[in-house]
Amino acid sequence: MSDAVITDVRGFQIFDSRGWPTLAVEVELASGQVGLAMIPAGASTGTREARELRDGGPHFRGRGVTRSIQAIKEVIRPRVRGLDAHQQALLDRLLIELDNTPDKSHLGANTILGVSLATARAAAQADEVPLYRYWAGSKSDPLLLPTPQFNVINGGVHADSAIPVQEFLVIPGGASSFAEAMQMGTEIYHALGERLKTMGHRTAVGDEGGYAPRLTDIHQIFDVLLSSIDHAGFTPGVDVALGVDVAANSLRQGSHYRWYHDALTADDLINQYIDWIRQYPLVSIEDGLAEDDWRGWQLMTALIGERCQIVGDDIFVTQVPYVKRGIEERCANAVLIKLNQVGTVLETRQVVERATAAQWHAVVSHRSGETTDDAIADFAVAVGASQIKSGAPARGERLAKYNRLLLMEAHDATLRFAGWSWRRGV
Ligand code: 2PG
Ligand code: MG
Repeated sequence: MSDAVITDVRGFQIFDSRGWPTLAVEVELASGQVGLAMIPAGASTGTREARELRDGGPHFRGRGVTRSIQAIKEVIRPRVRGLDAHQQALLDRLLIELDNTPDKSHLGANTILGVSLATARAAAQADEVPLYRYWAGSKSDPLLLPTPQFNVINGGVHADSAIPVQEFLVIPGGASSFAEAMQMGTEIYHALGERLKTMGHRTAVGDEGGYAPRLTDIHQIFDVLLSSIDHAGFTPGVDVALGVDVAANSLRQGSHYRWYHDALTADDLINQYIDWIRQYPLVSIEDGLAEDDWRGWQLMTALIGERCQIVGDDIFVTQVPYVKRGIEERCANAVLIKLNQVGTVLETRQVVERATAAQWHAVVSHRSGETTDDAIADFAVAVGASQIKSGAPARGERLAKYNRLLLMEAHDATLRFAGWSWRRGV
């Protein structure tokens, strides 16, 4: 028996950064090596995302994962034992087949992803290579470290700050290394905290580590971001640009969008984004419109897609059919990548391939409920994503990914930080 043959698969209930149960999976090989995966969970989810399996019932508000653990033991373990851990595509197809639903609701995307990811980790260990090397395989192009998108102000459903925009992102695309990007991100984060304090605002943070001040005026938020960048010694629009994740699904009310006390149309929102782009070095807008507003996305891309990265998260939910439609109908120019929106490593890679073949940018992302699992850092490097979004440069579960990238850069001289050349006015 080869050393990389899977001999055991087991699930455990652990807890995520919000204190809700989540799943950990271990895949053991004949060699005795064990691959571990810990699964994150979103709060502002797209309706077409693959489904998690949760227990229901009185405990943990129904969010326990013992059904996943049982499914691993009874359905998955007997079928995957004996497979070689390197056979990722075969394994993922088998998991999809065992689930046999379009949204992975039978076994759960959390269950399936746990097994899929833990297997990849085990295989990398068997090869004695870092996970990103294993995933990159024989790729001949040099591997690149992604530019981070730091979420420094949290709003929407991630904080009780009354800010309608879910995330204000600082993007140090002008850095010359990942370490320098981290330095810029942390210095700006601390400068921002000090400024908020001086202005008399609270410096409590939201789910992703960004501040959650009770600042309701969007212009004031952009202004405090710019002055913090300046205060930290960097030039907005040159060293550092800004991004937002509007998460507009959560603003949707019937055919309109609720914006403070107003009901706006897609056209109104787009006009507002045009204003922001004119006034601020805003280079990336994620989920500027809701997941079902394909016409609006098309218009938004036509009007600002030349000047701004238009990122689809809830609209594409990391699934090929939606990304394909988005490419054909020119509804965006970038895709957010979350492994648990689709549930397997294989399918996630297919989405990145499809997007990059169309010259779209890929932004690999954490979820708002996270663990210290850092596999997305390896994934971003292996698939050549230009950016990674893992929250603020604060809080352990967010830093786990950024720190992983720092260590990769320190240990592997062949990795290059390309920076992000998306400049204002391009
Ligand atoms: C998002 C994510 C991550 P959630 O909307 O991009 O920031 O949030 O995990 O809650 O979907
Ligand atoms: Mg989003």
